[in-house]
Amino acid sequence: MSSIKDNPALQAPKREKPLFAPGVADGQAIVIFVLGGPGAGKGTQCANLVRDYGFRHLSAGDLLREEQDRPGSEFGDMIKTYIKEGQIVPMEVTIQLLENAMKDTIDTKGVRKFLIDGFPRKMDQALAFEEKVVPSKFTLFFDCPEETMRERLLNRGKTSGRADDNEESIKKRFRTFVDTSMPVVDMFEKEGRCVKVDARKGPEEVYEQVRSGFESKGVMPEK
Ligand code: UP5
Ligand code: MG
Repeated sequence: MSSIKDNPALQAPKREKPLFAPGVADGQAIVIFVLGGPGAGKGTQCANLVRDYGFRHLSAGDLLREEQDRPGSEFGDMIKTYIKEGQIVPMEVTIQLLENAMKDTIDTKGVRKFLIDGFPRKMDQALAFEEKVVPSKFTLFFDCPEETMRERLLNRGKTSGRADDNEESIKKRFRTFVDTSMPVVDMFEKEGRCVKVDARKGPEEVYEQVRSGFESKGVMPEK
């Protein structure tokens, strides 16, 4: 892991305060974290929120998979191994990818509202991101039993081509979620910064709960 920490491209910049303040003016950004177990429906519901609320959706997993496949990436092999094993890629890589994608969206589209999906899934990531990039507005959490998630993932695995949609990887992803990611959700919940949704129902019913959760936090649709 020292090769990552020593990599100059990934040296955490020394910042007295976060890169952005919360808001939509210059120098500001709004971030809502979207968490939930593997297959809980994070990506599915983010698509609804992009359509109706004007957010930009940044999936940490998608960004890592893109980096993995980018010709010449020095992190490709490492990312591949972590994803297959259901482990969390060292946060320096993921935070840099997220920060780059946020800056790029602001520069090219002028959009400053972000759903950050599948991140932070480890305590160090949560603390570092809020300290260095921007404090989140709240976390949207999809609560779903493992059996339901397992069925959804195996079903998706028939066509997804994802290297981690198989029985063995799914088991490892569940373990990592319980051991490593749930403490992050619990922390946000204790701080009163979590909107929890029952993700067992169909996509439309889940989205209804998402909308009312957003309303409870004062976030309204654009249409
Ligand atoms: N589906 C969705 N909602 C449904 C519903 N309500 N009823 C019935 N079916 C529903 O949905 C999964 C499937 O279920 C789809 O077929 C969908 O149609 C159906 P989806 O919306 O894709 O679920 P999602 O929660 O997004 O599942 P995903 O598999 O993407 O979650 P993961 O958290 O496992 O994956 P992610 O891409 O975020 O991470 C992958 C790996 O990257 C991690 O395991 C880790 O190794 C690595 N990673 C890091 O190292 N660091 C990070 O910060 C992030 C990721
Ligand atoms: Mg996803």
